[in-house]
Amino acid sequence: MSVITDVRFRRIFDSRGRETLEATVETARGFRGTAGGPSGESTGTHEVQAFPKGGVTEAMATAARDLRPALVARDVADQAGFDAKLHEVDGTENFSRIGGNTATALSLAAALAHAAEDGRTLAESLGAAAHPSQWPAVVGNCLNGGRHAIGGPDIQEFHAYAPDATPLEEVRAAIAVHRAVGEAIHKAYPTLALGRGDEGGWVAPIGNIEALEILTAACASVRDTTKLPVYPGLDLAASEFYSDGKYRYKDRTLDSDGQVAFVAELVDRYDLRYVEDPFDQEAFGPFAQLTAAVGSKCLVVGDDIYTTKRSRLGRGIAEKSSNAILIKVNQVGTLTDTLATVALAKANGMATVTSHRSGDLPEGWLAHVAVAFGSAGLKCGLLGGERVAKLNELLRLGGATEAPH
Ligand code: 2PG
Ligand code: MG
Repeated sequence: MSVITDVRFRRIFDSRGRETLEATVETARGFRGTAGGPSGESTGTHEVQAFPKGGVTEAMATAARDLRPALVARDVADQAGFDAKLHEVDGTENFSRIGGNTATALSLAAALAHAAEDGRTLAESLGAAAHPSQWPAVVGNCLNGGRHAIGGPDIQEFHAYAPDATPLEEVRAAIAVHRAVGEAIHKAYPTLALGRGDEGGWVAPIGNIEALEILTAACASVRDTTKLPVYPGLDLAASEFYSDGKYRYKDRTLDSDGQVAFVAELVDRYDLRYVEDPFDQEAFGPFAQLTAAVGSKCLVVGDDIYTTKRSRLGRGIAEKSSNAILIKVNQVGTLTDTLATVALAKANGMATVTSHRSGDLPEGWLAHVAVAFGSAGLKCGLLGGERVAKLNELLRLGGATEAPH
């Protein structure tokens, strides 16, 4: 048994400059794990609550007063027991007392401390094969809209989806698409000052279709020059522009059937291989309609609809709503809860895509988690220190070292 001797909390800032907290778990043999809680902007209704009502200040006070004494002296190897304790001390359905970000930071910090004790990477410690045969596809955000960008398209994320290659090739291909998208916008609007959104994708005052045209052309040109498979993908985050039964874009308003037809047409016309949250978070039926229509050639990914919750995924499986689920640890708050959802997905042949948050931290654990889960994708953005930290960690796991001369 390896005993936890200390648990500490620190107030830090995420990539949007908002306050969050990080936790450090220390063991008797002097090993440490430190992790912070990332935050979403387009959050799902069914996610755990990131912070208690009193924000980071209350989260820090509760953690020091109630969590620290409950966690010190526990066995760091007992991740399930550690995470169960977090639920017990919290005592609510959605971590509204201790805060989901406190739980996430602690759960990861404990897992990292345990891995360090064992002299293993987090990925190995969580059960990843020493030499995985299949790496997650890189799902990299090239153009931002919705709530992640001021003045961009309605659709939240325009991705380069790079599967079926080595981590280095995937990262290279996705970043090449990002660059090509920037060059294409600059060419079309030479006097425009281009910005970047919350996840490091470009932001420009263009519409959804124009953005898709640019992204699709960029993917095709990178495919031509690199011979690597890289395709366009979207996260519509459609709950954000859905109200009173309608999907309200700046240039069109669609009912549910109209939205099914519209997205299916986009998949066909632009050869989309990845479509996340094309419907409202309660729309299990329309999700199933789209999956039936395009699921054989495209990942239909549920994010806000599932919020990484096992029970909601159970409904999605029963209704054949999607062929993939987005996995975010801080939507449920602990590694153990996340693993239960991943196991259910696997048992039912549903792909997992492990994801960052729009307000993230320059930490690399997400890559380890994605590899350990056997995820089909790692969605972590492409540019910005907090995004590159995850990509570079994937490269470290992928063994991308140069031979000595
Ligand atoms: C999403 C995420 C990450 P947020 O919608 O998938 O891209 O955004 O963290 O704001 O929920
Ligand atoms: Mg999403």
